[in-house]
Amino acid sequence: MNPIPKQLAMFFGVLTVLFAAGALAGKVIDPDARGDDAAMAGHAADAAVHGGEHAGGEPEVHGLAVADGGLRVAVAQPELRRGREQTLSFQVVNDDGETVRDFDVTHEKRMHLIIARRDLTGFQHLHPVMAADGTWNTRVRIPDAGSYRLFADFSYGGEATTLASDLRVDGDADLKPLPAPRPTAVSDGGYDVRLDATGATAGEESELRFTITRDGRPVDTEPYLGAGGHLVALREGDMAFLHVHPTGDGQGVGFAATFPTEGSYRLFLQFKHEGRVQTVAFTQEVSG
Ligand SMILES: [Cu+2]
Repeated sequence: MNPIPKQLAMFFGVLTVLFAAGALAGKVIDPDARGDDAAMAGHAADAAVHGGEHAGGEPEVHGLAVADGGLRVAVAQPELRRGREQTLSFQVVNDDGETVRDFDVTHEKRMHLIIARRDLTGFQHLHPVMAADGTWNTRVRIPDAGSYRLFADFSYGGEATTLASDLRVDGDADLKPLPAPRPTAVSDGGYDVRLDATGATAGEESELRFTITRDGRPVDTEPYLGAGGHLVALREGDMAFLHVHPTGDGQGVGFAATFPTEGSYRLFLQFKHEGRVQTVAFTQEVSG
C-alpha cells in the first residue's frame, strides 16, 4: 500500500471517531443535531479528497484520456477503412455503465467531434447525430492511413469535458513532420489568413488574432457555431486538446488561449464565408 491511501484511511478513521463522538453528544444535547454532524462530516471528507487531487497547481490539460470526470467514451468500431465513407459510432458512458444522453448545448451543438492524425494532419470537425439510445453517429471518410485521435468535446451537467480515444485507418502511414511556424497560411478553400499571436508563454493567456483576406481584400466572416470562428489547438507529441475561447472584439477573429506547457502546438481555425466552412492550420511555438 502506498502512503497516500494509508493517510486517507487514517483520516477517515479519525473522522469516523469524531462523527461517533458528535452523534453521541448530539443524542445527549439535541436529538436533531445528528443529521447536521453527518452532513458536515461528509463535506469535510469531500474537501479533503478533492483538495488532494488538485494539489500542485498543474495547468489544466484536457483530452488525453478515454475517461474523465466520471465519464468515458466508447467507440463502437475504431478500425476504419482508408478512403471509404463509413459510419463512426460512439457513446459516452458514466461510472454506473449508463449511456449519457442529456448533454448541454455548447457552440450551438451538443457534441463536437474532432479527428486528427498523430502527426497533427487530417483534421476533421464533425457534428454527429444522437440516436434515442444515446449512440452518436456520423458519416466519416479518412483519406490517409495511420493512427488517429478522436476527441468527443461536450458539456454535461455544466462541466466542459473532452474525452479522447484512438482510431486506426488501414495501410502504411506517411507521417509528416510538423510544419515550421509561419505567420500566414492558406485555407482549404483558398483564403489567405494571417496569425498575430501575442505573448505565447506557457501558463499565461495569449491572444491569437486571425486576419482573413481573399485576393487581397478583407473578408468579414459569417457566424460559425455562434462566433466569428472556431479554434482547436492540439499539442505536439501527446495531442493534448485545448479549449480556446473567442474574444469577440477587435479586428478579424480573436481568441484567448492559455497553453499549459512550452512546446509546439497546431492551431486549426475554422470560419465561414459565403456559406462554406474553411479550415486553416498554423504551428504555434509556446515558450516556457
Ligand atoms: Cu463542433
